[in-house]
Amino acid sequence: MKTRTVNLLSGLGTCLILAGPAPATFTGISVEATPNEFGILTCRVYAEFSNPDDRLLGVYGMPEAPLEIEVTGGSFYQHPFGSDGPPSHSLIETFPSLAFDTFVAIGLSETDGNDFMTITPGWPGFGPGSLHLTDNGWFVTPDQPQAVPDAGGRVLLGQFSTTDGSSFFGRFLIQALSNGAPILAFVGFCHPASAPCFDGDLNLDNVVGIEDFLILLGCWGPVDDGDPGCVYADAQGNADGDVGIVDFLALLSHWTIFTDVPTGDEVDADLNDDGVVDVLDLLLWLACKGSVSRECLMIADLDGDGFIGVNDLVLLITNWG
Ligand SMILES: [Ca+2]
Ligand SMILES: [Ca+2]
Ligand SMILES: [Ca+2]
Ligand SMILES: [Ca+2]
Repeated sequence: MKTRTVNLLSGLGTCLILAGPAPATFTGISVEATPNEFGILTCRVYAEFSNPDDRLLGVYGMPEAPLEIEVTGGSFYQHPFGSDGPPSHSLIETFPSLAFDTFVAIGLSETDGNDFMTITPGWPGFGPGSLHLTDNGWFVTPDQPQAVPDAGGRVLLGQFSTTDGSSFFGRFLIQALSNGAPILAFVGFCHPASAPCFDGDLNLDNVVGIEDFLILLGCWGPVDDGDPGCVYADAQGNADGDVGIVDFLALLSHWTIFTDVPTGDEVDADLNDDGVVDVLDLLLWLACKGSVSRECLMIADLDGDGFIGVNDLVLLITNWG
């Protein structure tokens, strides 16, 4: 957490030096409830982008920022013919309730056999009422069309369903390309949502970022009780009836978008040294994930932390090509 704050502060300093924030085109996480005749409470979760050339590359958890997706008061609905990925289009035609299965995805709500999503080796699977990941996730490489936003600017990242639970809560890291640059965001969702899911999210887009910061600045000074946004901005810190530096620092501590992903010369993601980062390198990484063999550590430990984990995969796909 400490590292993040430092990164954030240095990032913010850069923004201020440039006299304004860089245009972030990852705009948040949205949830769409999917009505159905089976009485299954189902929500689809999307990453939202304003640039049609952006890409969602992965959703994951790490030890210092675990992925948690939970059902409150019940269990996930898992169709017997489903899996942890998108269900088969042809099976849905025979078993319509399969469309409301619980699964993770990048861009596809069903598949005809052309899903290029990678679920990382060592994947623990869904528990009855929670998915908990500390070194796993689901990814696609940037060359796959399913990573690209749909006409509505959205990329599906999962569908979560229950027949006996009452609500969902999720928190996770996403890796994306936004305006051609890699971004990392710690984000999430809740459903049904009647209030912000997260501290610091003043505009309810499930991201704590520059827009929330601007709202807080717009509220600077004594709080008008009739403005719920400013009351909430004041509640970030000390709720003393005045939006000030304490609330500002509290919002910074919840900041969720980071841009300090190493790329280019800093990282050698070309594991087989053939001059290009492609599927051959991905296959090498998949074969080495979790391994402590000397050979694997030599080629696949991209960040040099002595462990072949999901963070090395993030470096590999953000240096793709
Ligand atoms: Ca499933
Ligand atoms: Ca927000
Ligand atoms: Ca290569
Ligand atoms: Ca590593």
